[in-house]
Amino acid sequence: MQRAVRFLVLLLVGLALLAVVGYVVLARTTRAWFEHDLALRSQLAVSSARQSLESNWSSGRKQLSGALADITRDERIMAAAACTPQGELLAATDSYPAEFSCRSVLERMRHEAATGAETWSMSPELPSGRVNLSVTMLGPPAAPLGAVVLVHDLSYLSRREVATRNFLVVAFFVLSLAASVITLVAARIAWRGWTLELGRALTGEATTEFQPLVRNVRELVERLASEREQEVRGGRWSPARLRSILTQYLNGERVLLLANRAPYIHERTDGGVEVLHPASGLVSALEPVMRACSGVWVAHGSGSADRQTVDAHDHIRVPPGEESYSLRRVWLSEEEENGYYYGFSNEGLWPLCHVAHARPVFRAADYEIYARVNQRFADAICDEVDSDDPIVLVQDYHFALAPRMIRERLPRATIIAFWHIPWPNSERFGICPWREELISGLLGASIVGFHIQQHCNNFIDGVDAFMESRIDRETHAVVQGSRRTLVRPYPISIEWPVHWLEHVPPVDEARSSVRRELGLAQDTLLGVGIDRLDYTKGIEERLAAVDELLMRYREFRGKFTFVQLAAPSRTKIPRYRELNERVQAVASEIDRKWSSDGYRPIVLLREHHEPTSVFRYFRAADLCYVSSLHDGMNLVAKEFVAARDDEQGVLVLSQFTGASRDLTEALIVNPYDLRQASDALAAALRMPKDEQRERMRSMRRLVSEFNVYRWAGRMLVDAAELRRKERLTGRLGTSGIFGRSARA
Ligand code: ADQ
Repeated sequence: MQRAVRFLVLLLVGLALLAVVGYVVLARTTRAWFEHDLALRSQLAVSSARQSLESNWSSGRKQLSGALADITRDERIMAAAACTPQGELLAATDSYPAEFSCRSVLERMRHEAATGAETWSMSPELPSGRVNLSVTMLGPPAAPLGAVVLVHDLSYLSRREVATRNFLVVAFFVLSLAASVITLVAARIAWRGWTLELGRALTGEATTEFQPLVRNVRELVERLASEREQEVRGGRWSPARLRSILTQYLNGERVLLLANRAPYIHERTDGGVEVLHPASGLVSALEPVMRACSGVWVAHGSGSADRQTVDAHDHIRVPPGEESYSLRRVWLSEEEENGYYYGFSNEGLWPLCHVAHARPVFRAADYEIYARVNQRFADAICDEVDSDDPIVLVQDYHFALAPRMIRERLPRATIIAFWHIPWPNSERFGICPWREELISGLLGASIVGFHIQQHCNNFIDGVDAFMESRIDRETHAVVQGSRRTLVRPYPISIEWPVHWLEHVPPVDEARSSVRRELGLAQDTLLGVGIDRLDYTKGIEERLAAVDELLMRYREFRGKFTFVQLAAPSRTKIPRYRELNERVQAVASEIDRKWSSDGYRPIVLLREHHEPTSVFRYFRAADLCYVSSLHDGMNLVAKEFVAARDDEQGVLVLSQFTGASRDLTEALIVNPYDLRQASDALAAALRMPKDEQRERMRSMRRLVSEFNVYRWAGRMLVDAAELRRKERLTGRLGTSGIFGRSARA
């Protein structure tokens, strides 16, 4: 439209210039025509009266005046005069102007006669208006009788000029008006066509010819979105910043979170009811997000005292003492827990998604229970909503089917499904008998998130291989009918600063107290590993690397101890029980090989530790070794970095973790390569303090900026953008609130 206005202004200026130039050229041409016409008329008039004039020239004033009066019968000839060659007036008609004396006229005529001209004319201005004067010689040139002076009226010429000018001005306005109307109508038609096409493009129905433009529009929309992200990105992400995203972009909507594990588990103990914080990367990451956002966390109530601590609607306000959000517990029977959690989730999906050489077990009965339990949790989420377009965060492989189930009940919901573990390539994923159902379940979400791009690519390849859908590789989206699911990487992280650290002693104190408690000399070099006891974490390979270190680097024998905190996990599953035994056996074997006079190379603490205890170990250590065989992200690596506010300590990190993409200042190793891993452990123990500081400082800067608030914030900003687009294309309507009664 702006272009059309610009075009119109240029057109009008052009027309105006054309009119002015046209007027000047026309005026000059018509004047020249008229003057030529007058000269001819004069000659004709004098020629026809020549005989009578010449015969009466000397007969007296009266006769001569009569002949002159005959000439002025022509309507355009105002007056006439007869002059002697000496410049005396012989006779003149009554209206002859006094300004043109014979003397002045003949003086000029003499000058013209020298050029051989017989007639001569000029157009002087009189108070009464412009006139034309023409002089014609009579008699032979050698002895002229005199001259006849004719005065022509030019007022009609001025009148014609005014009329022409008026005509041109009117023509200019008419033409301008017509041009404006035509331009605006044309622009309007083009704009309408464009908007219709844009609408079709946004709803995914664009024609192929329109594709380049659609791409431009999409690029623009995306650029605006990323500019908006830039805008919100400025400064460090914090709980306050995350809250402002909710209020600014999502109208303060609260968040509904679905995760299997609850952040607070109440256990009955001899001393009464105790609150436990589970060893779970998902919980460590999401709990600070829920504190910041408020809302409801729906999870399995697995603690022995969970039922006695909830209200009549199975809710409890948490965190204890700092209540900021609700925890809704869902109860599962033992059969449900076995089929859904231990069976399909952890004997099927967990080994399927990790390259850790454990064979997945797929039982149809487990899958049926998995589907049923997903439905129960999806229903629990729908019970908690207070609008028909809530924001729901569905977490992890326990709930692959829930996004579609929620979508069926709440078509306008914004559902973000985040998959915390790797997504395998299609060949691997294809072995799952329910591969289509799982992918279809996830595609019920508005956004499917993974930690890294590679997992997104694997997922999209899986969709391509097993589903009927269109893949928009440019925007990383899967399109099914009119619905679009974005597939994006969101690398997860930890809170910054870590609130647990407020209750953890400083590094010096932690170093000495931990060594004291473990019965180690104060100058012992200490390595630490902290994990759930899971075969994907590479604990056996880690201990073997310590063995290799002591074997290849004598200097560390008797000096270096590795302490492994291993929280028992999924102990109902045989593979985990087996791992438990194997880790114990490997640790005992290394101890047997290298211990002497109270020196212990390995300290294995197979128990759950509360977060403050975990962070105390991080502070006490000289190095932390994360040796996962395959890990979506791995938060232990980031927690170690967060704990080291003294900027000391070295992180040795497996290249098969998502974290190795972020923490490039760590010593990155292949945990299967024991020689390389033991070299890295030795390098870490020998590393000068300055180098430790430099590496640690750089990693701390990264983790502090790329913290978990950023992770959640980026997803919410994308969700907000999606909601805005859906509202624009009419898929979400304008007001989503249907009242609190929905909750009852
Ligand atoms: P997890 O497999 O649970 O997470 P991780 O990310 O390392 O792995 O998180 C473990 C959490 O448990 C950490 O917060 C750690 O402090 C805690 N923890 C470990 N051992 C403990 C112990 N002995 N006692 C108490 N607490 C302990 C999954 C994926 C990861 C991904 C996260 C988050 O497998 O790849 O990083 O989700 O998305």
